[in-house]
Amino acid sequence: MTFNKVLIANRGEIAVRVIRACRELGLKTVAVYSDVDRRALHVRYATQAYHIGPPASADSYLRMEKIIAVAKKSGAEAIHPGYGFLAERAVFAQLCADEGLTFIGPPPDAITRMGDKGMARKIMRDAGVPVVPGTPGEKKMSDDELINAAAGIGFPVLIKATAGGGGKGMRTVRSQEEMADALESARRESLAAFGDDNVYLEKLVEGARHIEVQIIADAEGNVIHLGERECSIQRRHQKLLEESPSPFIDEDEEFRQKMGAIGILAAKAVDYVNAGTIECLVDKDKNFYFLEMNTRLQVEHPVTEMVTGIDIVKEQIRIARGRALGYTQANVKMNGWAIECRVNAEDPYNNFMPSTGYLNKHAVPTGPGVRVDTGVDTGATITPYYDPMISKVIVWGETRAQAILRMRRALDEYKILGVLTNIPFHQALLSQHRFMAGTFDTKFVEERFSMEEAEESRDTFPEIAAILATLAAHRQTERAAHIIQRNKRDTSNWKWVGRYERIHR
Ligand code: MV4
Repeated sequence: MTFNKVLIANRGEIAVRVIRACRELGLKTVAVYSDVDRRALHVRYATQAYHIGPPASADSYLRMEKIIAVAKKSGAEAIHPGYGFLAERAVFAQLCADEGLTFIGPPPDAITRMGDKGMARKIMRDAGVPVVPGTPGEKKMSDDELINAAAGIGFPVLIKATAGGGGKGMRTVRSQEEMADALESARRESLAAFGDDNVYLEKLVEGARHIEVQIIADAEGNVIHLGERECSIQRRHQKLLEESPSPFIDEDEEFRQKMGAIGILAAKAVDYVNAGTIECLVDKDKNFYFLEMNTRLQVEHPVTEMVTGIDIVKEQIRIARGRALGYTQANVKMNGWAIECRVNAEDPYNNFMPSTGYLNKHAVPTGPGVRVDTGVDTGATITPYYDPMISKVIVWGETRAQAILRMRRALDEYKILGVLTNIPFHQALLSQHRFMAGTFDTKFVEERFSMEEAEESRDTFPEIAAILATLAAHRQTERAAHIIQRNKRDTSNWKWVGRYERIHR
């Protein structure tokens, strides 16, 4: 089980992140790279690096046999898949095992069972994990059966692809008449994307938040949770900003432990080992439902690391080496607040169009409470071959208000020349009243946010934010959200100034 050299079957910031954990643990690392990544940061940080093919993922980072061959040739004894690419391919995890390589991730069987969303739904329901009312999911149902079932569930319903996940192959249906067409198009899309047209139904939960629970499990059956992450700020199923804790849960420790216990139950139901995430939908009455489990390290894992102080990648390695968890549930304490902004090469003023090109300058923010995870430096080229994420800016603050102020400061320091980025989006978002108040759901960015409107209020915001943070700091126990939430319909900044002045007269 033990190993001294790890191959990282990935690229970009996550490959760098994993290499850093390996280096701190004294492990040697092997990078793999495509033609366009020849001079990338992950290649330079690794002990060794091997070329694996042309830029297209299908010809490089997705080539299982090639990667296994490199592992053997280089003497790597373990493979970390990062996220994306091969991370959730059960056949790859199995192939590693067959070849005597340690896969730093969950067992193939857990990946398979959680990968089929219908099967996962059944396993969760049987284990007592709350799922949204709907059809069983594990059995194939004809269109007629589904149309009948929809009437029983009650509209609106959501058609979901069994092979789907992450929103692919989903259709909202608001009446009986729309069912047949929606079923046809959902099946067609799923067949094209996954080679499988099986679908199931769920009642549509509206106005909900997307909150996920981080869990880690060792091979001895110990499972703990590391609290939640709020992931409602997303656009077209791409998360843009994540935070921990969730402003919706915040000081409700009882609810946090309830969600955590359900996360642990879900993990145990599939004999999960390693790090994983249980995605939930939480409605305004704090009813929560299992959506799916991500059987991998996630992009947003750093916010959990910042508030718990636990290095999740090191824990993954420790677990893969067959050792018991380094922590018990009682050791896990959430301290302060962390926010992550995903910095993408895309134009927020033009429908988030991808922007590619040469990075003339990449000057990342530093200073107290700021962490930047990136896979590129000045002189790199942003290509259209991979996802457009340039970096993740993660900040920590004692309170949510301080984390927001720190993120604004960090983003102000950040200089990226050569490509357009979504930093203006984040800046605008961070000065929106609704965001400040923490009262947003998954529809917020797509339906209630505009760059123009947000930028208008930005001019007056910094002073107000500073006042709020000062107030929060003075009172120690106060969270900015509480202050802002005092009068929900009051959107005037000047009233807050007035209140501040009255207090200090
Ligand atoms: C839902 C839902 C509402 N009701 N299921 C989207 C991705 C996939 N993980 C499941 N998703 C949803 N499932 C029911 N029964 C709303 C979503 C959803 C969503 C979930 C998480 C984050 C962002 C989202 C954006 C739109 C819809």
